[in-house]
Amino acid sequence: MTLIEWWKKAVVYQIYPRSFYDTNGDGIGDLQGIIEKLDYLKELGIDCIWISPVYDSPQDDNGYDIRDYRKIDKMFGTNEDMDRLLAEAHARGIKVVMDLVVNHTSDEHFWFVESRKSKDNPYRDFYFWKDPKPDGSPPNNWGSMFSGSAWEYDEKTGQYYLHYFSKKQPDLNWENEKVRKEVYDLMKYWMDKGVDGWRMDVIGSISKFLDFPDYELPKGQKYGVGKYHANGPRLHEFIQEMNREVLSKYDCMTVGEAIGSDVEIAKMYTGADRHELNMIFNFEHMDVDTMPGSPAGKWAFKPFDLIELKQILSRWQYALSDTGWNALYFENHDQARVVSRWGNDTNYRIECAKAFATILHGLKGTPFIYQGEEIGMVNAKLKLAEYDDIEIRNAYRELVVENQIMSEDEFLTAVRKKGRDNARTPMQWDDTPHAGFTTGTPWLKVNPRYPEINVTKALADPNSIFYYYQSLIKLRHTYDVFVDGRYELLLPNHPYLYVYTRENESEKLLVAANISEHTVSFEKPEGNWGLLLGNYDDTENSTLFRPYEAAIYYMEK
Ligand code: TEU
Ligand code: CA
Repeated sequence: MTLIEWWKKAVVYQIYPRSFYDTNGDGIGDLQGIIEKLDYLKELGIDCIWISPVYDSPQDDNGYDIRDYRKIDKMFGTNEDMDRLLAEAHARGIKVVMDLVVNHTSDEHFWFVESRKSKDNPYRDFYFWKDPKPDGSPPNNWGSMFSGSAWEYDEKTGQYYLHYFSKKQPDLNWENEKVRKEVYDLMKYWMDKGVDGWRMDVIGSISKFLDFPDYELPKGQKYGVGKYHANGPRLHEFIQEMNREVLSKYDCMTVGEAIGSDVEIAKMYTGADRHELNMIFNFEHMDVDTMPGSPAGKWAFKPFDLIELKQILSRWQYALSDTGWNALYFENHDQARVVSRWGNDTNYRIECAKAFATILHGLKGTPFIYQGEEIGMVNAKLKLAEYDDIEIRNAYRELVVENQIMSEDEFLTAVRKKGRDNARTPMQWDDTPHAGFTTGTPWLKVNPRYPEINVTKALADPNSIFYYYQSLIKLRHTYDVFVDGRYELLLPNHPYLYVYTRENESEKLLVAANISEHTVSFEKPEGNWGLLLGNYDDTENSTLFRPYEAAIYYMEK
């Protein structure tokens, strides 16, 4: 038996702190709030939490714009609170992964404050500065992920600086050795305190194409976001250096957010012999409902297609079956709620949430649960003015106001389907005002469906989504085949059923889910299957799968 690393057996729970639990009534979740809910997470059974950024920040992009990497933002608490959170989590056997946001800093970070002062400032080269084109326009036609140009002109020195995200998030220059050294030092600072690993924000973008080539754009389009925004020439060299300098010295878990990665790139990041990262978040399956090539970007959606989802997930399962490792997710703080986005959040909400969970947690890889997913939280149908997210606000300005690419109604429909704030409304703890999230006024409106969907209700109902997740996690901890079993897709062309097997030397799993409102016939393949888990009471011998019915069967070989 080879030793299996802990993160291969783990289930991770993502916390978006500002929306998790508020303990001082200011309407914003805090570290003390996480501490108070650790027993809840222990009950769920997860092994590890990943907390989105809690460092000192002007909060232009909810903390993904960091002013001081070594300081906890006072809105979340103090550094001592973080020490306590680590101790309390560890005392319960829960590991803690932090967010590493080092593709960019805040424009209020000391390095950038210095950098913009003069062309010969010692920190000038911590960022990318370029002269305007002769007509004064930006150095090239790269766009920001949050609309407009990726370049911002700075009067003081007459040059532009690069920002892939908001103009308050200037990109760091990883070519500069001093930048890399600073990053490694701040990583060590937190790991020496006991942090168990990192989720690495847009890590795929840290190496830039230094010739800054223009995109070829369709007529009328000013800026492009695409292949030049990720996978630069020195990416893997930088990550290997980080591994050598820092990661290899700790027993830690790493997951990189890797936009623009396909399975071949994933093997480079995660192949054990490459000494880079444990796993990456890829976006291929999340783009299954995006119309490619539209000027409206992610807001141009197409209907969900299960066959396509199966193809994509299977491609990743097969490609990383002998080398590398998958990170499994349907939701996070950037994605809408899966039941609303791809399923049914009204009459089959509970069955549907369990069906998607079955598919994800049966796969090979490390599953991630995003806060609220375990109680089947749904998209927030807010009014346009109630959305807070910078991505939504900027896209509205660009697509609706300035360029009339979408009407206001079309945009609102798209936001209610795919906007990031759908996942960021406060966690629904109970049916008291503001869902028990805060005694004050929440920073973002609570989803109006909280009286029906909340933790207290879930904990009181043995058939709740919560206990279904608890069972899925228990199964993964009990049967090795969930961790190491080889994946095989059955019925690839079935439009409603997602069926696959997992198999190791001694055990076999059959995972089946009906992702539709139709009742469809389903014959198990030959074998002495026993039911491990199902989302209807009487799934055992059924040859019909009812709407969103899902089950996991097991046999010893
Ligand atoms: O996200 C990276 C990213 O590219 C996102 O903009 C993503 O494409 C978008 O959210 C999809 O709608 C990371 C963080 O997860 C995100 O919250 C940050 O805003 C972003 O980096 C900048 O740090
Ligand atoms: Ca608070």
